[in-house]
Amino acid sequence: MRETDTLLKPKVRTKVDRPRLHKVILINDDFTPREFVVKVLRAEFGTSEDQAYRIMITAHRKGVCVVAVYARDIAETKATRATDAGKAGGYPLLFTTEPEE
Ligand code: TYC
Repeated sequence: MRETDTLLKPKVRTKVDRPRLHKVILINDDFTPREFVVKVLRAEFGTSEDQAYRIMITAHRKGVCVVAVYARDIAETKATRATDAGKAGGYPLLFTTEPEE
């Protein structure tokens, strides 16, 4: 047996898993103005004024709110850009991502 041979028998898998979608999650804080959160949601996630307000107020009341779901790299890029928009305004606005079950 050669050094590169493996003792582990590979599992036979006929089906492949679809890559999981990732949630972008808005986190509440005590400093970012409500209107600013709404503006960032509209700019980065293309939501209507109404939908942006609902998302913002849900995060405000419950602590977090799912904004949308995307493929992983898109979710991460959008979360980073939205968080950076907060930073640029001097606010601690935070968006995170997590895989869907
Ligand atoms: N809690 C903020 C305020 O009262 C508003 C806010 C809402 C901030 C949602 C962040 O994710 C957030 N000004």
